[in-house]
Amino acid sequence: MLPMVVLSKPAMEQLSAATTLFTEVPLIDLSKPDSKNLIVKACEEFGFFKLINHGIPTEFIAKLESEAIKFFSLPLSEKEKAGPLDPFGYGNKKIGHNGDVGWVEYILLTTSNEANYQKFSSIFGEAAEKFRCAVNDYVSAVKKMAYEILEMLADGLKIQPRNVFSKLLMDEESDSVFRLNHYPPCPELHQEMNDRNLIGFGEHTDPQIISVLRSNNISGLQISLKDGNWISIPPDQSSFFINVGDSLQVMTNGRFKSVRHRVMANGSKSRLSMIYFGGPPLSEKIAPLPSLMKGEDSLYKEFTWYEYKKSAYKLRLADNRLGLFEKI
Ligand code: GA4
Repeated sequence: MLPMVVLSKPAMEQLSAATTLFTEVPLIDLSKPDSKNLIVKACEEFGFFKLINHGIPTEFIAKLESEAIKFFSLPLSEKEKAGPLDPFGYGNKKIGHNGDVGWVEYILLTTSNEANYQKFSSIFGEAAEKFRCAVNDYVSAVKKMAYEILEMLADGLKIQPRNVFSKLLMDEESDSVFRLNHYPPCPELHQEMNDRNLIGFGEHTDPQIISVLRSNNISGLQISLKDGNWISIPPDQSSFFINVGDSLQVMTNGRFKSVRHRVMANGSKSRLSMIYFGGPPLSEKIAPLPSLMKGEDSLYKEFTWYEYKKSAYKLRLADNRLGLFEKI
């Protein structure tokens, strides 16, 4: 367990409460023939959906979960040997470089196998071979699923080639990231009978194209609806949750919305999540696809993924990063 630390005031303040409401988040069954149209609708209305019948082998998920639990159960001094973030490795409470904190510890990795290999042996030692294999098996499977979803999106949008989005993730230079988040139970919250909210991971949108999240059965994830209301997403360890990222919002000229989301800490249980963030190569120009413009003007100034990332890292987590690139 993490040592007790007092988080800064804002993290502990009362947040606008989330409801479980009657809003159903879109559920996509990948085995159904009409899912491509439903995915498009979900990306337009929510920028978020739940995925079932995804075909990711359960043993890949189980193996990674057990390796991650083993790692996060190590004494802090051991885990810290896998840090500090540079930009990959182990991180604890601090998120980004500009003062954001959360009740979370995590591992950030690049998804390039070669780089992971080197990182793993340098930070986790040879004994971590099983952990490295578990990450690679899981990430390879999830990447393929992300390609498929992006190709279904291109089909659903009736644009060609169908790999117009997926090729950016498939590119050898794709700047994709993998993250394991552990939200330990927060004893203070437990004592207070949960009448206060504690931020595990503050509200934000993901900068990349698409994010694929899987968590254990512990709640915490909330998304913001278009009207600004927050809803809690019931956890489901056998499903995946997909987020539209800022770059996909731009490539669709705002037709798809990158979803604002956050994670609340829990008073008594550990939440574990694993997220693949599919991003383009650093040199890639991020701009609306001409085939989706239909005579409209671009809502965004032209920028490369490198420029966007650089500016993202100068801002706070909750900032509206795309705002800087919107045409007035
Ligand atoms: C949010 C999505 C991914 O987790 C991440 C995060 C990154 C980080 O944790 O280092 C960022 C955050 C994320 C967006 C703005 C910047 C960068 C922290 C932060 C304050 C790995 C990513 O790519 O962007």
